[in-house]
Amino acid sequence: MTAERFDPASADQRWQRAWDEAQSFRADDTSARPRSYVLEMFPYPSGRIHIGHVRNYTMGDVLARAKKMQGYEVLHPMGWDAFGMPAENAAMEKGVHPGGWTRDNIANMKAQLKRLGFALDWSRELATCDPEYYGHEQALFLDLYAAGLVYRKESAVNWDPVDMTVLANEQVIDGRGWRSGALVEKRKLNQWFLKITQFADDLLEGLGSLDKWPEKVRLMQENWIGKSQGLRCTFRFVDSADGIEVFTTRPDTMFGASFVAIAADHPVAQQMAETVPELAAFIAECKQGGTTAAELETAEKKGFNTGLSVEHPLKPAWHLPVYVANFVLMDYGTGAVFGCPAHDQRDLDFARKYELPVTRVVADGDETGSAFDSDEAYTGPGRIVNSDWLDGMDIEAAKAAVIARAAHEGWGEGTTVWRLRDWGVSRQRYWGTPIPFIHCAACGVVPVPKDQLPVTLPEDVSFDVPGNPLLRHPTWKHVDCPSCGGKAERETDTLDTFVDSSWYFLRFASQPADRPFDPEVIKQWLPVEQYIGGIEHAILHLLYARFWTRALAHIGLIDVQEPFGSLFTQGMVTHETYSRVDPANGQPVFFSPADIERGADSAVLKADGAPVEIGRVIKMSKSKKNVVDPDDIIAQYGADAVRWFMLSDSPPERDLPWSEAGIEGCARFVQRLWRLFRQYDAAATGEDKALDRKRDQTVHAVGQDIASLGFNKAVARIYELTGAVEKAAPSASRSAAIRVLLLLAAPMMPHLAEEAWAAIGGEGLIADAAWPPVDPALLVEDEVTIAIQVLGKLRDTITVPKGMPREEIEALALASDKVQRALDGKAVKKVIVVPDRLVNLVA
Ligand code: ANZ
Ligand code: ZN
Repeated sequence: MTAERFDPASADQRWQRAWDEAQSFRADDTSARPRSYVLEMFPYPSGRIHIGHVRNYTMGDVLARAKKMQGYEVLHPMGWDAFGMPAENAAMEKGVHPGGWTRDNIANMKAQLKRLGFALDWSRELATCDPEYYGHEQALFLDLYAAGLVYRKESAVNWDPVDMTVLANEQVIDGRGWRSGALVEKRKLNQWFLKITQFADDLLEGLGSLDKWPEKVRLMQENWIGKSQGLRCTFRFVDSADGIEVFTTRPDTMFGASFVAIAADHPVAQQMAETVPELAAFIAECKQGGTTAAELETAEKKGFNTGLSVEHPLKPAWHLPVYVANFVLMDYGTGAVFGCPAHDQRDLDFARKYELPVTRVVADGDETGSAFDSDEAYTGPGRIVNSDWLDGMDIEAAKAAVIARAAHEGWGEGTTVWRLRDWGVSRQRYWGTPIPFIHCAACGVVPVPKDQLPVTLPEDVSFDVPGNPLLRHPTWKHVDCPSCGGKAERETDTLDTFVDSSWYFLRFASQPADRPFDPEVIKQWLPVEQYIGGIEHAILHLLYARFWTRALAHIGLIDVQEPFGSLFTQGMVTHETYSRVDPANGQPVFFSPADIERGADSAVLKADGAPVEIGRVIKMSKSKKNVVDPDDIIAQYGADAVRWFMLSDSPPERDLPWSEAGIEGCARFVQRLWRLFRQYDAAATGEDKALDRKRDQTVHAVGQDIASLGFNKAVARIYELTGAVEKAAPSASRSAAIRVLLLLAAPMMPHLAEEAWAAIGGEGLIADAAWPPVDPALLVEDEVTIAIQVLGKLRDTITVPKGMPREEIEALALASDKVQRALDGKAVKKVIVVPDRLVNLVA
């Protein structure tokens, strides 16, 4: 007889070893089975996995295990997004080497993932900091360069003069470097770019085919790409051949124009600032504010009247003032706009502030007068009014008419403008992929010959002084020019780590030694059937990966357009916070849930028994200490209970509140299943039709739930079947149901399932077992409940065999006491029967 209790402490490891030894989850490139590639976004090796990883990977794991049982050859790999800043920060703070720090973290986190029993093909494990991996990346970068998709350009960067490094926009906080606190300068540097804009239209169009992506992610990408159609046209300076080119998406509102505004960086502004100190001061003031679109949107609108005038292109006698304005961006459109205050909120704010005219040109329902009193711009639909020959047209017709007139008269043309910019990939950092180029005074920029790849990072670097260690390394950058043999220098910039994650899913699928991947093998696996990750990657990572896939297809290296067929973004794991205000500085001090004794509506710190404040339920984060450590809970409850908790209760796209009671319930359920499995009796006889039906309906539904990632629903159904089996009397049907329950639970609680499978004499590992077949005949309900109405009012229901003939239903309905009471002796004039649904008696 098997043990009375399931003991995860011994079982978990035993089965993890068994899977390793049997190489159960190794994907076979040559398999004849249909393929399924299940991928979760690979982690950054920060040191320890957090609960969000556990949830993400558990979901992918259940899908991967179920797919395998359902007959697919499954590729479910794991690796490490291993380059990036935190390793350099650790080097600076702790004096460790970024490589050593990263490798240690990987070893720790891998052990943690193993403790959760994930069905991963570890033979394909990769880390982006492996020279092997980044060497292939360098080769691909050179291929893209050869195809004209990589170029160098001087561009402005955020320069931290203390850390001597370039900062990303997010690393500039209130104009200062996030680490050093130094005032950030704009510097012009030669930077490497990837020509993502060449694929803008394609990337936008492609979104249309991604019907298994969340709508919101597609929308975010669409907005990021930002295609705008409109008019580019010139407002000429009064009495001059020169003018200011503006871009507008609303040429229909042209008669409502009351000013022209240009960006602080606009050449006209820059030139004038040379002789007008007040303008120079205004421009400097503009630059202090943030430069992101969101910051500009919310910042107070400010302008400087240049005193210049331009002619309205549709009515040259009409002159408009030219302002330099803080809400106009230089790198969008033409860096200049015409302001139409009645129909654009920024323009309206601006016009009210500087007392410029506001004229209605689009009717707002019955409002057609030219006066505009509201402080809210009207941006809705309507007929054009107060606009001369445009009057009466709808917005689209008026847009087309103005564009046609501009083209005809030669002062403008219809155009498309994109928000998307080319991708700057240069980073002045050590811990990244070296950009494989050499600078030669005689030959210029020379690609490193492919047979000299990988260009590896030097090991002996120091982080005790600011700046890029590659730049100051005594020997690394000095090389001979591959072209003329003269003295030359290596590029010391490394690649943005988003490049590393733009093709890792290809390398997972195919790993030849001599090239990045084999296109024939890629074709077998790609696109990834199900990609799972955080919503924080909705834009950049996913867009860059889509771009790389397209770019590699464009140059003929692969035959895939979209890398990820279906995308799922999971919710977060949340917990309430516990804190006290530190009287010394008024700041909250947070406490870990492990140190708290939680009452019904209060909580105390175990250490001193004094109360703490209970805060909102928010995403688990180290800074708020509202975290649970995966290792702790695995040790306490076992991997299966933790996995089960991750899948239960909340739909996977929603937040999952962590609760002690919840995980304890899961641990109890593990034992409850174990008790049930122990009752398996292969020799039992007798049939239980209802249980057979319940069993097959559950198999069918759980299969569908897992396929659509409705894990919480699958969990609920497994609970339900468990209850039904527990109640049923011993029979062959009951034993069959227990066996099936085991198979259904296997993807979710794999350790328990293996242990029980072995106990009931199952063949081989349950990880290799087939998903239980269903008898389609059992899926149909053979009884239906029919509503009986009298004069349209529900009076009774009857349960009858499905497909019962009309006359029989009618007879049963009339036999009902409730119906007779409702009829109250009146004669039935008409009987309406909708078979299997309802009966309505008209009296
Ligand atoms: C006149 C106008 C009238 C506008 C109106 C809007 C409403 P999207 O859709 O995002 O492309 N614009 C153009 N270039 C700009 C720049 N460099 N910085 C700030 N704003 C700029 O937005 C296009 C609209 O944003 C353009 O259409 C322009 O204002 C403004 F009733 O022109 B519009
Ligand atoms: Zn040379």
